[in-house]
This record gives sequence, C-alpha cells and structure tokens, in this order.
Amino acid sequence: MTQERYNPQAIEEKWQARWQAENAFACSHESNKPKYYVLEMFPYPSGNIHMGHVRNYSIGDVVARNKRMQGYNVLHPMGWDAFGLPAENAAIKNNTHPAEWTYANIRTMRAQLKRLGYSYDWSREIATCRPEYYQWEQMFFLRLLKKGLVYRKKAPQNWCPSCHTVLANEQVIDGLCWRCDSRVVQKDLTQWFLKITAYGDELLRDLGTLEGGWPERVIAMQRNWIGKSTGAAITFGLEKNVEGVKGIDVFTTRPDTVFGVTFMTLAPEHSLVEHLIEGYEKADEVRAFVERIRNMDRLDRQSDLLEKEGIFTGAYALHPFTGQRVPLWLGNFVLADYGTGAVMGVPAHDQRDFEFAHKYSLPVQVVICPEGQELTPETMPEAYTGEGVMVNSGQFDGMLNEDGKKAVAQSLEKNGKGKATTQFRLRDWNISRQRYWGAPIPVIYCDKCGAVPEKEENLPVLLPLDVKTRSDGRSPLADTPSFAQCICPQCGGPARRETDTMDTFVESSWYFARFASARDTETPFDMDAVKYWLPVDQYIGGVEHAILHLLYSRFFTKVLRDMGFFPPELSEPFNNLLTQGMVLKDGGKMSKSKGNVVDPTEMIKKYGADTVRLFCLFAAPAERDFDWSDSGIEGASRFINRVWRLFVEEQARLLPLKACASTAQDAQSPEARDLRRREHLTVKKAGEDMGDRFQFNTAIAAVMELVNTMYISREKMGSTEGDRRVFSSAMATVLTLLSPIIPHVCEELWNRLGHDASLSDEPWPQWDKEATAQDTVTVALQVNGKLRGTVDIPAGADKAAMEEAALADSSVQRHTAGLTVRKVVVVPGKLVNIVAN
Ligand code: ANZ
Ligand code: ZN
Repeated sequence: MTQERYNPQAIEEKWQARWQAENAFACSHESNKPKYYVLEMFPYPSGNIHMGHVRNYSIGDVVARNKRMQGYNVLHPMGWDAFGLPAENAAIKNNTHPAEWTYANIRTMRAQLKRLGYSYDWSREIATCRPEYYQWEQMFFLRLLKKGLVYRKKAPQNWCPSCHTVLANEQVIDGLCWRCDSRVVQKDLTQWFLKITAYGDELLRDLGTLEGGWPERVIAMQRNWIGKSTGAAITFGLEKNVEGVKGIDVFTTRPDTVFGVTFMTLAPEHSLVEHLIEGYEKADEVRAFVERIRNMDRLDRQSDLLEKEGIFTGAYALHPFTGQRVPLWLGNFVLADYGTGAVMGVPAHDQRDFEFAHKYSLPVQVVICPEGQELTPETMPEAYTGEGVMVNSGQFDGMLNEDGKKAVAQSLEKNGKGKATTQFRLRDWNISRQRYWGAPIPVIYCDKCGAVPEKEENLPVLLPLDVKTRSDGRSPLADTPSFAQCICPQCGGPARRETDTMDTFVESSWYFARFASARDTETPFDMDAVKYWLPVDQYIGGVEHAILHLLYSRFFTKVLRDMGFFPPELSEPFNNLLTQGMVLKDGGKMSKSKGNVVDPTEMIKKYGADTVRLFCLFAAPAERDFDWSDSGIEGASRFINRVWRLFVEEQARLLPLKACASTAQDAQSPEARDLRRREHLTVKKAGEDMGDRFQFNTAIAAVMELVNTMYISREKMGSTEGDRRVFSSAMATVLTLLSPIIPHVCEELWNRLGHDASLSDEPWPQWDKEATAQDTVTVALQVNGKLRGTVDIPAGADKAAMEEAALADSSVQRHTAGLTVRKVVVVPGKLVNIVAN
C-alpha cells in the first residue's frame, strides 16, 4: 500500500481558511486571563514580503502561539507603515498615484502574510495613511502645540536636492541621502519641531528600567544618542562694548581647566561674529571664512578626521578669574547648535585645542599635572587629558582636579559668572517634510494672525487624493487650491494651509498603542484597553531601528502619558526587545541589484509555508544573521516529511491521546520507559528554549531528537495497550511542541490523531520530573572478592562507566589505598570486582 504523501499546499490552505473563518486569533481586553502583547515592527508596504520579513514575523508568531498555549490572552496585531517617500517616487516613475500604489502593495503583502499562516488578529489591522489613523496624530500635534512641545523655528536643515526634502540627521548617511544617495546640502528653512529634548533626562534615566529586557547594545546606542554631558556654563566678559551683550558663554565639561584657557573658539555661525569683527581691518577675510565653513557638510564638521581650521576675529574676551585678555577665534570644529556655540580653548588638556594652538602658534598653559610629575608645554607631545593636581590655578592650586570641577563651578556661581550645568547631544525632532504622501500638519497661515492651529473639531485635515504628483518630486499640495486655500480659524479671513506633511516616524511612534483599540472612532486609545494591553511585552524587529524609531516611541509614550491618554504608570512602550539578525545570501545582503534575492512566494510554492518558517527559525539563533541555503531549506523539508511519514506509517497503532498523556503504568517495557523519559525531557528543554529563552533553533533540535528516538523505538515497541499509549503520547507531544513553528501540518496531524479542537487552543504540555528520572540498577562493589559497598548507576551503563563509578566510590578507595589496581572485572548491570595488591 502506498502511503499518502505530504502535500503542504492543500493542508496549508485548508487550515488558513479555517483560522480565518473562525477568527481564530481575535482577542479582547475583556478577559481575566493574564495578557501578553507580542508585536513585530510593522512593515512599510514596499511591494512584496521579503525573507527578512518572514524571519521577523515567524519569530513573532512562535512567541504568540507559544504564549497562547501557555494560557495567556495574546494580542498579536499587524498593520502598515504606509506613508512615505518610496510611494511618491514609485508613483512618479510608474505614473500611478501613491495611494493606489500603496493600497495595491498592502493587498499583495497581506495575502502573503496570510499565506504564511501567521496568527494575527486581523480585525485590528491598521494602515497609517488612512484618515481614521492620522486624524489622531493631527490631534496630538495640536495638543502638543498647546503644551509648548511643538514649535516652529528657522534652522539650517539637511536638504536632499533630489528628493526635494529636508532630512533628519539620522537620514543622512555619510553625507548622503538615505534613500537616493544624493549629496545632502544645508538650507535655511522654517520647520516644525517636537521638543523631545524636554524629555531628555527621563529618556536617559528610564533606560535603566529596560536593562535585562533590551539588548545591551541598543541601550548603549540610545544613551550615546541622548548624550548627556555634565559640566559648567562659564561667561567670559567682552573687552569691547557690544550693546546688550554681557559676555560670551561657553559650555565646558572641564571647568577645572579654566585657568588653562589661552584662546576662545566660536562657531562661524555664532550670532556675535559681526559685532566682533566690526572695525577689524581683516573683517572681509573673516566673512569669507564664515561663508566657506557654513557650506561645509555638517557631519564632516563633526568628524574626528576634520582638519582643524580657524581665523582670528581681532577681538578679545576677558578671563572670568584673572581678567586676562583671551583672543577670540572662529573654528570650523565648533558646532553652532551644541552647547552655546562657543568653546574655551585649553590646549594643554584638550587634544583638539592642542592641535589648534600649535597650528596658529597660540600659547599653551598647563593647569593639571599627574600626581608627582611636572608637565612643560614645550615637551608635551600631546594634550594631557588625565586626572591630576591643579597648578597655575590661583586659589585652586593643589586641589585634585575632580574636586576642582565642582569648586570652580561653585566659585563662578558665587561671582555670577557661571554655574554647573548639563548638555544633551539630543536635538529636537524636526517633523516637517516637504512631501505630499504624509499626514498634513494641521496649521493655517493667516496674514493677519500668523500661524494658527486648525480647530480640533475640524480634524482630520484630509490629505487630498485627487492630485497629480509632480515629476520633479516636489509636493503638489501647494499647487492644489482646494487644499491650500482656506479660512483662518481665528479671524475668518482668507488663509493658506501648511503644505508640509509630517515625518513618517511620527506615525510609527504610537501605532503600537492604537492596536489596543484599533477600531475606536471616538478616541485614539480606549483607556481600559490600553491599561490592559500595554506595554508591549515583546517587541521584535531589526537593529537598524535601535535609535530613531525606538527613541521616538519612548518619547511619545511619555508625552501621551503626560497628556492623559495613557495611565500615569505607563512610561515605556516595550518591556522586552529582540533584535533579529538578517537573512543573507552567500554572506551578503540580498538585493535586487546583486540578483541574489530569494523570494518567499517561490519558496512557499515549492516547499510550503511550514518549511519556510521552520528553516528561518532553525537556521540560527534569532539574534544572529544567517545565510539562506538550499541545503538548509531541503533539510527543513525533510524533517517535516519525516514527521509526516512517522505519523501515517504508525497511524493504525495511534490512540487519540494528548501530549504527555501516558502514565508510568503504561510504560512497562524498557523501550516505552525510555521513550516516555525522552518525551518529558523534550517538553522541558523545548519549553524553556522556546518560551523563556527564545532559542527556537535548539528547541527544534530537541524535538528532532525525540522524533529520532521514536523511529528507533517503534521497531521494538509492541502492540500492548501500554506501548501504544506511550507511543501515541509522544506523537501528540511532537505535534504540540512543533505547532507554534509549523502550525499547519501539526493541526492536520492532530486532527487525524482524532482531535476536533484546534491545536492552537491546546494547553502547553507539562513535563513530569518523575518521568525524566533514569532507570537505575544497584551494582555490587568488591575489592579482591570481598563486598565493600554498592552504587546506583543508570540502567544500561557500559563497562567503562561501571568501572569509573566503582573506582570513584569512597569505600572502594579506602580499601585500595596504597595498593596497585591490577585488574577490574565487570559483570554488566551486576557487579564490579577490583583486583589489587
Ligand atoms: C574646555 C575643555 C577643556 C573641554 C578640556 C574639554 C577638555 P561633550 O563631552 O561632547 O559634551 N565643546 C563645547 N561646545 C562645543 C561645540 N559647540 N562644538 C564643539 N565643541 C564644543 O564635549 C564638551 C566639550 O566639547 C567642552 O568641554 C568643549 O571643550 C567642547 F580639557 O571645554 B571643553
Ligand atoms: Zn487670521
């Protein structure tokens, strides 16, 4: 008789249809079960699901299915990060509309996700480009504006001449646009900013609460990005009189070096430059310098490799302690938007200043010496940046410099010339984008009233869909009178709408919370649902979002909390974060240009979704990159076929049992006892690896071993009721443990085993300690034929193991002390006799 072959296509479609018909994975917050919220970073609808998505979502699906079986009420939603540049670029290129392109891609990708059998609650699906979604974002904007957390300012911005848009710093990579690789230039524009810096301290402090739940390296990257520096603000007087100006402020992390200041360096953009050079004979040279540096790349200016350049302004500051004249220079390495845009130059103790002083022959003054050592400027090969004792520092001489930091700041404060302060590297978030395909910023410009917020009751400000994108990529909104022309909400006069749209990172900063009440039309978040579901228990996504998306989401959580949308105790969005590795091909990234893309759809057609899922989870630990390999996917396919064959070949013997259902009573024969022990050990190992440690590959390996054992033991096991029960229970355990990973084939076989209810509603099996105990036998230990003791060893232990156990026994050791062992006689399972003299 030929056995029925494994046919993944038919099986998978059957179970997907059933899950869909039964709404199998819909959930509600009205439950008294404990909740578990697992979320994968939602995709941008770029066209097709790629292998990286498959890996990301397969990991999330195992977690969701496993937690469901462990008795949690699981929220596992999916949506679309649907606004953004690529839709516009594609629309221009293919002569379609961004909305059409986006929605078509969503349809394709949704079908692909369904074909992969992921256990999403599809009733909560969101697309951020829909007014039902972005209307709330516009409301948040207005509320933030009221709170002073949104403001407008003119600032030099990264401008991509090809995309015609401002880019966030993070979207500039090595001076190039992250999307199109054009060289980014600086342009002054009036933009809307979110005041994320107001939360700088809390964002930094709360990183501590994420330790253990987030990868250390992500926490470190965030800490670094926020970049808090502790130091002092110091005011240097100005030698010449400038009206309304008391002096020049600097920010320094080293107030202890203040007596070592021999010059001062200002950013070329500093607001005092024109005043300082007034009347200076080389003023034009200075202006030319300013022009040249202003147009330099922002990121190049921050680089360590930057060749330091400067120019003297002809003016002097006055030292806050000594009153000495300090020459004022401009320097290309001083950033206008960090600290105060001015630096006190301490060449003896700062390497940048050291190089600058040598280049322009400025004096070097040592003020910190390593203990018991003297430094002389003439012989210093580089700046001394270590700790030491303060010298040449007036009343502070002899003090340890660490103490000096405080002492100097206190003294400055007393004299009204400075104070201890902190600085953040974090900048406010520019959310204005000069693009069409985004959420409109709900502001109106009136000649009489200025910038006026749209009224909340007039929301949403709809993004008009009946426009044509321009071939040069500029936003068509300004040329759409039905949108741009409006009435001033304040005076009723004619006015213009803001035609910039919001950065798409705004939409992804709060979507995780919208899933709690995705269909609510009254409020963005139902408070009960938010209280129940949030925070996300497990977030899963790529490490490329380690800084921006995760930081913005943390910021939004705190802001929404403070605006009363979230409960006061909800301060962090994601309790645990898993950053999954990439799927590579031949060691490199998959890319269309390299022609090495493995298409999930083709793989599903060839092997089935279960096999693709299994390979993605088995190939490597979740955090690590892995290489796509044909032999790997073949191996995954072989394993599923092996399970299938074992089942159909043994079907006649199988009883409709559940996992771990056989009893010690059933396990009479040694083979049955051994199989049952393996079964329980596998439940323990797979349960811990899959459920606690998220080590899916080793969990799968453990089940593979159990399957191997079943293949061996089935030959020896008879058709007694007990043997049948033990074998059937092991079969049920294999299906149950594998069901989060390869759900379709497991459901099918579970059903054939005689169960009507879905395997996804089955509880996770419990292992029994007693069942895992090895059978032992008691072995007699003799020395020269006399019984000297006994030892319990695993049944079936080989001769070497028995001999080892005997020689390790304390009684045997006592009786052989001082003797030489001549011979060891082993009777398997019974006796060890040691001959010694
Ligand atoms: C004097 C000094 C002496 C400094 C010394 C360092 C060592 P972080 O840690 O990044 O906060 N600085 C301040 N504002 C700057 C700006 N706008 N552009 C470039 N550099 C600026 O660095 C703070 C230090 O960077 C400050 O402390 C200042 O140099 C410089 F032995 O002041 B320091
Ligand atoms: Zn007005």
